[in-house]
Amino acid sequence: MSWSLWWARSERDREQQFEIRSSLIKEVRKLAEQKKVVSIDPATIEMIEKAAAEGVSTVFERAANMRPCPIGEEGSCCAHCAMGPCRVPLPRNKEETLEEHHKRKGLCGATAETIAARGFLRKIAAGTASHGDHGREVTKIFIEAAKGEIEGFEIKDEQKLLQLALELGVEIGDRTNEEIAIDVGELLQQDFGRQEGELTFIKRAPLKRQELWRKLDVVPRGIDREVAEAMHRTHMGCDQDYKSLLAHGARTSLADGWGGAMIATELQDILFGTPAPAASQVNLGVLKADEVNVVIHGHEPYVAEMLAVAAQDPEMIAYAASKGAKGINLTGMCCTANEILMRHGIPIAGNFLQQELAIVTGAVEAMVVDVQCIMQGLAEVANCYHTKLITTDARTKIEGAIHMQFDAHKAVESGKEILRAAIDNYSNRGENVRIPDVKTDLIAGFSHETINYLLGGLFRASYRPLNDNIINGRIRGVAGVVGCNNARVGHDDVHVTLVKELIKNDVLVIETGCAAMACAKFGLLVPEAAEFAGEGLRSVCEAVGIPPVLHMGACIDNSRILIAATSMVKDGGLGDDISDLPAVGVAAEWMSEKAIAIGQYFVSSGVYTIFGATWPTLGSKEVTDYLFKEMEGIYGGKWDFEPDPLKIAEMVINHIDEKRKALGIDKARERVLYDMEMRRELGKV
Ligand code: NFS
Ligand code: SF4
Repeated sequence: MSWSLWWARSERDREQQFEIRSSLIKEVRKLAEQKKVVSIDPATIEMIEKAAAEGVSTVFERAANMRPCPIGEEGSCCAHCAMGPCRVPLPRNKEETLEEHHKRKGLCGATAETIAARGFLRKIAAGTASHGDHGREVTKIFIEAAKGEIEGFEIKDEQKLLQLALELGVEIGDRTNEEIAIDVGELLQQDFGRQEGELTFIKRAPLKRQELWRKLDVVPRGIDREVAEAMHRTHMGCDQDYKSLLAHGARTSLADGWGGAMIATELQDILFGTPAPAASQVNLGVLKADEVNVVIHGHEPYVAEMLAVAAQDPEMIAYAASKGAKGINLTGMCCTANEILMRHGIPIAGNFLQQELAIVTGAVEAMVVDVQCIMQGLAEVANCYHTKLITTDARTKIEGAIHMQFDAHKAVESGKEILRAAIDNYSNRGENVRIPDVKTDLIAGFSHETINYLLGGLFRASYRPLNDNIINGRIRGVAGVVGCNNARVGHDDVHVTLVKELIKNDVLVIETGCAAMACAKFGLLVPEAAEFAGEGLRSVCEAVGIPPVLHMGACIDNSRILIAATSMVKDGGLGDDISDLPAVGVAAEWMSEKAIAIGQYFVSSGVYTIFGATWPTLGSKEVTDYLFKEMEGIYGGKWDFEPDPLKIAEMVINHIDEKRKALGIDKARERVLYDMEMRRELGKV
């Protein structure tokens, strides 16, 4: 059953369609609420049971006890002024016709279309603001570090700095790295507050894409400007044309993917090092019974970077020993985890839905958080154990937590102070400790540069071999499987089922965020996982020595996927725009507004993007049709929604096959044995 049957088509078959719609709602609910498994991860299940036995409330328990509001879920509620909240839900019973539904308006006259589109734009704005604020903070620290105003941070990737300087037209000459970095940082900093013109990295997109954006007038002017304008447009009584609202949604999202997120990734790489393949482990079993366990959770990497440095300091290790601990065990949670995993091989304790459960082990001395995806529930859980919940950023304070403001100007000292607080807490660890004996090996750190190098080799680094393997059919296509966990669906279940199905069908999977951790837990991020892949993909993985599922970083690093896709276009043979590539984006367990911003910048960049779990505009057929169908005619990419992972896999594969056909490489799959000859033929063209 598909989303398109959600609405009644005409008055005549209204009753029948109503049945279909109701049963789809039931199907989604069934998948979500009566999910056979709350989680497929044994460590998670063990800790949910421990929490329940100890009377500790977690997100899993709250999800079982509170249903989502059905009106809000479909995007049919508006609270943008004090005459509301107004509700314009789809018909809930057979007596009400769709026509009557169309007559339902907010007090100001706002239609279901306007209300759904305004809500959607606000989500994009919130996501873009989050990545933008992350990027702004990185840029500030980058400039201050280059000016020598803060200790502990230095330029780690000189080559990337010089490349970026060349790209931006910053003079290199015989200037120092620091002088160059100041100019690079200050130039990119202007993108946040720019009022007119175009964002710097827009020029990185394929030429055809840039022209399309200019023609559509969706090129972002400034990151903050687009977010502010989104808030203005969605204020009561402002933009009330859903197409106009969604066009600004496209522009705002591009200010994320090709703006805030891309700036953050580039400057983090220069400052902390561009990720290269690193071996590590994932899941709650990385916590240690006889060491001081510190879990660093959130998104911006500087606190984590400093803790990584401080944890190796002999003075700190000695201090831990003086308290009876065998060492300091630093582990990560959510995207901060991805950042320090990729750059230092620091193990991951878990993904989004495991944050409370890490504390439930009773073995965590401190959970140190920065910004984003940090559940308020942590404070209450921490209260039930000895764990200190430490907030470090003025933008994320939590009642009941200890606030230790991280001061970048005294970064090393700040890091040590936080660590000392954790070590001091070691002696308070109670008897009630249980660390699940579950952890899995993984390889992470496949940055765009690494893929370039691994597939192309040192002397001819390029995407040519990837393109060739797609053209000859060994690799059917590429799927970016990204995003969160969502307590309304089986934890990790949707990601893992989907990804296994994709690699079995020769789809190379690139992952970021909590999705990457889900698949890592099930052993898909090691080269040996090639055995789960189809014959073609397996042969490529074995030849190059890579896993069939590549960990590309944190969610902010979805911008790396844009760069990788652009490189594939530029290398030739797969069309002249991102929308020509046999590639799809999926966020099957999404929950965060950042995911919507990311999804929209994928779509606006020409990518077919499928979300699972739930969809926030189903209350309006027009808006949803626009996103799911019409957008393709405008941007070359479109949205789709499907909660069932096997059906998502089918949709991904069908789309890839359609793109292959359009490129004229669909026959290549059958002719895989003749690929040398085919290559020669291709060479003649
Ligand atoms: Ni992305 Fe990463 Fe995870 Fe979702 Fe949250 S941690 S930024 S938003 S939940 S993937
Ligand atoms: Fe209701 Fe309109 Fe106010 Fe929204 S803006 S709450 S629809 S009156």
